[in-house]
Amino acid sequence: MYKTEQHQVSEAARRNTHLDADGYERLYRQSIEQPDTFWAEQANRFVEWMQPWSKVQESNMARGEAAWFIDGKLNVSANCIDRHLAKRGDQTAIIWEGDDPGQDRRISYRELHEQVCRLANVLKARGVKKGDRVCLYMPMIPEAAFAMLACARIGAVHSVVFGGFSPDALRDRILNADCRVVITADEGVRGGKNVALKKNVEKALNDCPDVHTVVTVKRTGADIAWHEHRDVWYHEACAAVSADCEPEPMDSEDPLFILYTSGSTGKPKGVLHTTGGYLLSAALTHHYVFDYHDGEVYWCTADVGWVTGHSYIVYGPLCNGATTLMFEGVPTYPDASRCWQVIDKHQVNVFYTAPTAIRALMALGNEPVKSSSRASLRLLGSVGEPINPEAWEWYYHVVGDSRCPVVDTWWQTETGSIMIAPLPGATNLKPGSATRPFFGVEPALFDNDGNEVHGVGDGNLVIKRSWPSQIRTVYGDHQRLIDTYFSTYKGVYFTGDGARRDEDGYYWITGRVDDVLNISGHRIGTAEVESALVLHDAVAEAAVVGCPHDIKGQAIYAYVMPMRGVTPSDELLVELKAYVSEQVGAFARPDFIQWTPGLPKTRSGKIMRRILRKIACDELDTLGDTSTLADPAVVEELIEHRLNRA
Ligand code: 6R9
Repeated sequence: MYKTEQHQVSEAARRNTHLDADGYERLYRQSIEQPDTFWAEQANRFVEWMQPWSKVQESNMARGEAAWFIDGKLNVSANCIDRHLAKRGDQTAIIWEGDDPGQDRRISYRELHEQVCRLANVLKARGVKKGDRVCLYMPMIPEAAFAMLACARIGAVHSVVFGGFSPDALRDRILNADCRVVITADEGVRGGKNVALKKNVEKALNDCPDVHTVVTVKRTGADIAWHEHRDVWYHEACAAVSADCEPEPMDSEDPLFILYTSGSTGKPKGVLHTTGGYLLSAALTHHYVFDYHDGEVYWCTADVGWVTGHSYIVYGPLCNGATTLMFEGVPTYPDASRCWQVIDKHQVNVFYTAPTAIRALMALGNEPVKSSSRASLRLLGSVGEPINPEAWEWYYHVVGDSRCPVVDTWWQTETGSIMIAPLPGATNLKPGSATRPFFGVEPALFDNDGNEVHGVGDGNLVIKRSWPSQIRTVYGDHQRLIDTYFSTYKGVYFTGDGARRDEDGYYWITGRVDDVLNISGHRIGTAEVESALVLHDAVAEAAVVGCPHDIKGQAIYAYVMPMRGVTPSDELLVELKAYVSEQVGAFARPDFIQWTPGLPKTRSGKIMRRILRKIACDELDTLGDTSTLADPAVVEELIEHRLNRA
């Protein structure tokens, strides 16, 4: 089922890369055999410290505890800005490409410094102190990066909430982290449409009495509600303060940010990352995995609302003094050639995107790609979900003209930085495989009985030793961290993903083994969609599973049991889908909703998700044993009315 044909490291790719195959082996071995020496060297090379650390690391994987560069002091914004000023003050730090192809902006490191200092002073003037949480609900504009760095500068902890989330989801996140300040924009602009961000903030804040300040960037000039004492315009406030702000010396283990992510149960978890280890891992991986060289233009298409935007639009590239491109729009607006036009326009060297985007563009044919030159491209990256070999080959041959290595990077919000990926020039590629572990990463496979799988085989993917950008806690609930990640297998971190290891020690990620769906690279827990559905008056019970989707990777399939007295109708279906969008966000809208008089349950009352998944995937011949069901007739009924048929 897996292609074993390898793409040898081409001569062109090998030339000038930071490492060759021997270099990777040597550094990887050192990172495992002499970790303290390895990490001390890297930490001194990639990060500037205000005070040296006394100990490289201390961890206890059974309790989910990790501390890196103990007693070290540093400031992330100083590392991403100030230390570059002498050498590259005039170099472009951020290229902003607007949704409208006629709009762009270049921000030099010197301007970045001024913008970040000003906003940091605004936050201070509004009473924000070290350790306080600040919520960012922003479109893809440079001010989003300024805001993250301004928080880091004064030691405030940012919690970025993706602009596609609903007011309710925003409210939950503001309350969970007890944010008192929100930074937003009047509207966002995506694909020619405006997104009412400030309006959503207004709705969310109805239930957040402790928020005393909302800073709003004027992006479109739309009419918005205004509260005299609470609301300030970004541009007015920044103009009124000093352009200098000393960076706060932070302990290596002080929190840098919280980012909410979906799990298999309950509400989203606030993944907490700290300062020193996170920054080092983001910078180190950006340097080696993208083989970044000084002066290159690097473009990651993620949204800053996801971890990929944190580590690979903002922190990793800026820590390395790179030029990072930030794109406000979508790959298909104004047409399907947009990404390639942007690559030519800004002479992009490294392009990092998600398989869902690659598949969507692939479906539109080669013509839009071939209308561009893409001669500046040197490297292609993939992240967010498994990339199917067909999409990989298209990316490599059509987009990259069979000349640019494809780095398939496996990692998670919780890991903070890339964990498994090829290094250009060092690793032979296999389409569909994330290949080998990054430095210091010790992956392993465990079977369902808790035994380690050695050599070639399948299993649940775990990480055996601490790494610098490891999740430190689930905000406000450390027990949940232990239960979710460190209890399935004793003493190791459980990723929630399944994987296969082949004869070359390459990893092939097969997808989540828990109840987390991956829709267009966005994580969403089945439990979240279910809770949204049952909140609706017409719904008695709901069960949600994933099924394969050509473009999105997975689609959402919901089985819904109506309340007694409710007559199922097409109008109600439309209403339910819209209801989920409102509750969670548009990306969580179910693709299929099947009415059912009941759900298949075991005699002890547990929903048989395995069977629901098979029916949703139209895999009826492998339905398995249904004899333990309380009412086997339900299954017949579900099969008869199933919606996703081949
Ligand atoms: C960075 C990011 C994490 C989940 C992860 C896995 C899936 C990410 C992948 C991949 C196969 C890859 N995933 N990268 N699966 N190959 N290269 O996406 O973080 O949003 O937390 O999602 O995404 O299932 O567990 P996050």
